[in-house]
Amino acid sequence: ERDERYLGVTAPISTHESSDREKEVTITLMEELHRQNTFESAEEAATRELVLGRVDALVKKFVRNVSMKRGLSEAAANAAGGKIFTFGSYRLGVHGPGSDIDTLCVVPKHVSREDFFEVFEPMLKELEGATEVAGIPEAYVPIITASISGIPVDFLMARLALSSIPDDLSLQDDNLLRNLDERCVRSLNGSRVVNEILRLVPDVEVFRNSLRCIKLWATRRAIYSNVNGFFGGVAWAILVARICQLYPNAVAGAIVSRFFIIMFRWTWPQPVLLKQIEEGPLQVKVWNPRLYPADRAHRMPIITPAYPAMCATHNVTQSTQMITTEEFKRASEIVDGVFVGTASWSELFAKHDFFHKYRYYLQVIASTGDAELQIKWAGTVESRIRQLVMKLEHVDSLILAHPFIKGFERVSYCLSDEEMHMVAQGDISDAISKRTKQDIEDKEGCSAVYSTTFYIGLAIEPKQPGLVGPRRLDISYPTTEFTKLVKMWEKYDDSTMGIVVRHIRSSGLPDDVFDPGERQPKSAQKRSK
Ligand code: 3AT
Ligand code: MN
Ligand code: MN
Repeated sequence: ERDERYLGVTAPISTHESSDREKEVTITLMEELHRQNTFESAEEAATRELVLGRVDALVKKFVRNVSMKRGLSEAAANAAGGKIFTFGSYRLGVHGPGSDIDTLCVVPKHVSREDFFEVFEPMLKELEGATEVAGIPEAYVPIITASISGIPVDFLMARLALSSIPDDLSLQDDNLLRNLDERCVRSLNGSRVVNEILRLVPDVEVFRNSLRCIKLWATRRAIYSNVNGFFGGVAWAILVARICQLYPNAVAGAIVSRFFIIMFRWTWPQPVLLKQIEEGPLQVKVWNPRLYPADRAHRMPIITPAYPAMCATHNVTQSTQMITTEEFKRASEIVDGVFVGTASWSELFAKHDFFHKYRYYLQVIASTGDAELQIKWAGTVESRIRQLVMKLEHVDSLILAHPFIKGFERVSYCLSDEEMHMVAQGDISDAISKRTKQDIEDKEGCSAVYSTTFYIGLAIEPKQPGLVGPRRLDISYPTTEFTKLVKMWEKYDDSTMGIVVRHIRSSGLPDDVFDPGERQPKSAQKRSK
């Protein structure tokens, strides 16, 4: 039974008001967050409001149209309602310029998922100012993406077992999930989780400012990516919310400081929870490490607060845990420096040094001859890289395998099969890289190759004293197993899709992984070896 005096699964650590110094560093933190351009302009904020109003009206019109088509009276069709909820960074209040608005369209039971794609999607295409409207009905969470007045908007839909959706409907009641299609339950989840997070923090403004800081830091340090085994947006939000619960009267600068120290010392796999895990009315799995071995394997469990409770950090591996922990340590030292006046907030947000950090890297190169196919193939390969990392973690003398959080895309214009083969292998000569689309136009036997290269940094144990010769690193087993695994994709086609894994020295990294001026000149590179 929860103590009503506080939010969370334990009492706060401290209920003190923040000190003057904590208030001072909060002011400089907010100045730095503005300088770093994490806030949108007042104009953009006003456009978002306008877009949301129009979208809400459109959803109501959609529900009315479908209701009439189903033979409802005009009065009943008007009463059928329909409502949009937002989730994601916009709902949390931590979105930046250019962020999308994640919306959930909630419709009554007589409006179907087919209607959403066959009626609502065309209505959206007709909407003034709407461009790039694209529906993906077959996705795990079916979605329509669009841009409205220049603002990207994602639309999910959930059909509730209700004959009308009133404007004051809340999604908090678990019983709303009864008898719903699984896709509707999944679509509702994001919104329900965000609502719970906001309900469970003592001061929403402090939470938002702290989360903005943590999101910027994690992005710059390249540890913000759920697919690659790091924490994603929901996990970072839950972590910050938990620290806010532990210090209910602290200002953002104090929360951020406690955040890094507490997370660095956290006794994983003890889970991070915002409230006790609840059972509910559905026959669905709730996170439970005592019951399920897969849940027991979670290394840094961060549990979502809406029923059914799930682990937001399922993808974390031994390597990504080590990397994230090391970043908590670095950050806590910088923030200590900020408090005593020997460091500035901007140092916290310094760019990662992934491409300077390791002597050896793996390149995972996915390639096709078609732009649209490339998106799917590269996405499939990326979603399996975690499996390669886990296999590498078992290799003798490898300390860790560090996946980078994004792939590097390239289009190469090739004059021959031989060149195409070279590109697929990652051998891109100067001649190929300089060639443009015009250079190969109307020439026979020429074609474009689309490639996406992912990187894994390899930390290798130092040579033991007394041992002669270099350490041998045998990664052939993990890489062979990995290529076999990605080729098991149901749409894999040997004749149109390429996958290559190869290891390179740091000196062999291509220029496109560096910002202009970031790379040391070749001569300096040699000296530092
Ligand atoms: P941005 O400010 O938009 O970059 P965000 O946290 O809002 O940050 P997203 O818009 O990508 O990030 O995602 C919002 C939520 O939507 C997070 C997750 O619950 C859900 N989501 C994101 N991508 C997918 C996906 N591919 N399938 C299902 N749900 C997704
Ligand atoms: Mn978003
Ligand atoms: Mn989105």
